[in-house]
Amino acid sequence: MLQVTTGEAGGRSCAVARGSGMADMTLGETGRRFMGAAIRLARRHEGWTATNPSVACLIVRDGVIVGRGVTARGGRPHAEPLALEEAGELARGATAYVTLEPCAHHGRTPPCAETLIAAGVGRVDTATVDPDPRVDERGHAMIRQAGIPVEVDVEGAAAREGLAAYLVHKRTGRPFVTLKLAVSPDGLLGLAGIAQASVTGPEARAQAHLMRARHHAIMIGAGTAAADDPELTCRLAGLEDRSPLRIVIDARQSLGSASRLVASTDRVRLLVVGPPNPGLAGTGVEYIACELVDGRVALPELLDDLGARGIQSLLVEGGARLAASLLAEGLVDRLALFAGARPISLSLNAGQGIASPVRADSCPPGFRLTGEWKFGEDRLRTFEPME
Ligand code: AOF
Ligand code: ZN
Repeated sequence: MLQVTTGEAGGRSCAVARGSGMADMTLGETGRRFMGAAIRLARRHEGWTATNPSVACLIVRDGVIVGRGVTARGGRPHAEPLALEEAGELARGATAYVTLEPCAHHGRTPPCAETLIAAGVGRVDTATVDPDPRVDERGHAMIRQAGIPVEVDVEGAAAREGLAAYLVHKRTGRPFVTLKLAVSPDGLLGLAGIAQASVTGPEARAQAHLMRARHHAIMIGAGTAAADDPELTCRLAGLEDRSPLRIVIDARQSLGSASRLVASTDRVRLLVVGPPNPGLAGTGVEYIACELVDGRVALPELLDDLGARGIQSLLVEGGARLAASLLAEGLVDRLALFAGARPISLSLNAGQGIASPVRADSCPPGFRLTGEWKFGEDRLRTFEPME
């Protein structure tokens, strides 16, 4: 028999578990389940909210979700007013689950803490404190001052994982860097001279496209641009408009005007790291100046510059040299290692193998395994640096 001391609506006991069909769960467990659902909802707009984090808010009354909101494209409106709008009068006395502390500042919209208070919610659970100096516990304090109970750190670790890019960017000024590598069992990233030799199957490739959609920007070196002629867009059905900003490191002005990257600048922005290339005049390519060390782009400074432009998450897709440099310089926050099922050197006899800096079945030194998935015949493992 379930014992509930605090109900969703100012003491209406037991309603939480009855309505949600989660008898035998404690209120704390129920709260964590709703927060888990909010964290999953927030993932939908990851990479789509510009300099804002993708936050989600659920308004729960009597165990039923009556309002849902996730930070809108471009970062506004925030999650809370959207969820409250959906809930309408049902928000009165309900619990708000928010994956990040509600904001306390007057930006382009009024503070979400005030909006929650005005809506008359009976309780607010949040997953983590917002380190933005304009917020930083002020949102929680405002809500508590209005006499509304607040619980912080509900599913905090899971929420911080989802907010990692925002939190890292706030702390370091640099984007969160995910290095994606697809490695064949024979340790190759591809075959020189054979554009886009397939290491993985369609399921893993679809997942890689989803990763693109969830990042603010995607980056490759000019060598990969020349060898693979990739478009670097998200081509999943329904998510075509989620393609991130594309960045090519091209210190030697080698990017060609006929490349797919340049040909698609009318649809998706392309930023070249390097000196402006007269051959690309009028194509819509944008440039960012870079510092050179021994003729190569200084990566820490580049990350600082990208961070200063508000880029919070960066997916690096190649090539081998850029990957090796990022790893050697300790600039990788997450390694996404796709391991293909079939050796590629056997399936094609032309071309020379491009060796991966990381073997498909190994954990790079200084990293720890954080996740493992299977996509068709292929496997994806993620690694993060040890603290
Ligand atoms: C919330 N709910 O959904 C989000 C929040 O420029 P502004 O006014 O939109 O403020 C941006 C800041 O708002 C951002 O740095 C972060 O502190 C917070 N994001 N807050 O209450 C939301 N996305
Ligand atoms: Zn807000």
